[in-house]
Amino acid sequence: MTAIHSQLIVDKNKASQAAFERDFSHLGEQLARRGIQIDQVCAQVATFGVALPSWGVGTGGTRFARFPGLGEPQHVFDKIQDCGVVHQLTRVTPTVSLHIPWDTCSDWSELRGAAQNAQLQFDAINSNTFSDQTDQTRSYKFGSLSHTDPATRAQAIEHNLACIDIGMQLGSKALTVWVGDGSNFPGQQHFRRAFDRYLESTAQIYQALPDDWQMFLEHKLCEPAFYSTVIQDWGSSLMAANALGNKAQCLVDLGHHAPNVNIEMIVARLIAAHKLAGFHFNDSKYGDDDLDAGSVSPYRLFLVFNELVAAAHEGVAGFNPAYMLDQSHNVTDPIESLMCSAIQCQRSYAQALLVNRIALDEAQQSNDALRATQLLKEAFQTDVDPILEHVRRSQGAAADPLSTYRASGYRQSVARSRKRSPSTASGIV
Ligand SMILES: [Mn+2]
Repeated sequence: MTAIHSQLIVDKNKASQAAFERDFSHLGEQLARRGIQIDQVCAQVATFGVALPSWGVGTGGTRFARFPGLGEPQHVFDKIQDCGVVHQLTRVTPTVSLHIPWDTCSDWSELRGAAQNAQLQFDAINSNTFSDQTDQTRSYKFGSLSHTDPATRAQAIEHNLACIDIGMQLGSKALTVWVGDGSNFPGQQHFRRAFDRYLESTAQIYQALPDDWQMFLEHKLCEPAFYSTVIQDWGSSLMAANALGNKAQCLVDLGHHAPNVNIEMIVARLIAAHKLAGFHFNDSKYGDDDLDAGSVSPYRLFLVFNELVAAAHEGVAGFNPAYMLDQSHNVTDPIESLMCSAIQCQRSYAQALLVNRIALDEAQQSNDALRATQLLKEAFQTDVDPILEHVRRSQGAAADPLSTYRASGYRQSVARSRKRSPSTASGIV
């Protein structure tokens, strides 16, 4: 069952078919002159997928305000329906990442069925011990997994175990743990002891992981703690992942670093350590801005994918990162933003596949800096749109997902059946 009328996709795709074929043929000729077979690139791009965050289909906000959009999802079933639209039109988002307890459900098998109907499966499940829920006994105001109080730590551990249990019912294979634990004042927290408490707690969660599960540790420089965070950076994350064991790996959220940090090099380091769990893709100008992937720095996103494609090309053992979006939409229709971000990740992947790795290796070996950097630019500056469109067309997706979505009237339709949500609460920050 699909939310967008399939005949609309067929009709719109047909209308632009002739122009597409000319563009695709021309790009094929250009790439052939560079020794690249376009069909091989298309086949690789067709394997690419990125998970949608369930929280991404709602309108986000800042800590100042939230301006709700029309027809926002009211519950997790609505979220799955919206995610299904993104996947139907792009065919690049086959999975959804849930967030507990933002996503509540009395029958998880029913949800799994709804996802299957929307041709979706479940990716990593996210726990939340960075905010207090109405029914919880102890507060996370001063931390969760690293809290000074053992009972609060136990409560946070218990929540993570509950997330694993839900994930098992949904077919997830990973638990993503991000904690807001940290401090706002110098001296407030004993850095080493807080880290030790975090390790002790996460070890108990790790023990409960099913054999075929992984634990993704997400680091973040600051916020909500603004002086120090317990898992501040990839170094702390790597220390924790190493201490826990093989099933624990480091997740890189692109917005969780200081401005100008060389994220692609962090990615390379984590690959070298066999500890790259995967990504939360988004973009930022200043901090954890959660802007659409590649909206500010598409070249940086390409450089990250360049490392990923290089690792796959070189056959790094065990290399299998999970790709997820993690962004907040304050001024756009979330479905539109998610489609554009997913395609932007797919585009960066396609561009990275075009890097001439033999020539790059030669340039690096001979210290030809200009040639090396031009090889990256050559790949990045190639308009791969016809490749992406070819993959979409061959998979029954929309040739132009955005215009097809707008023509479908989906948002107006759900706005009639879904209640308008309150604007008073702050959003996802
Ligand atoms: Mn994240």
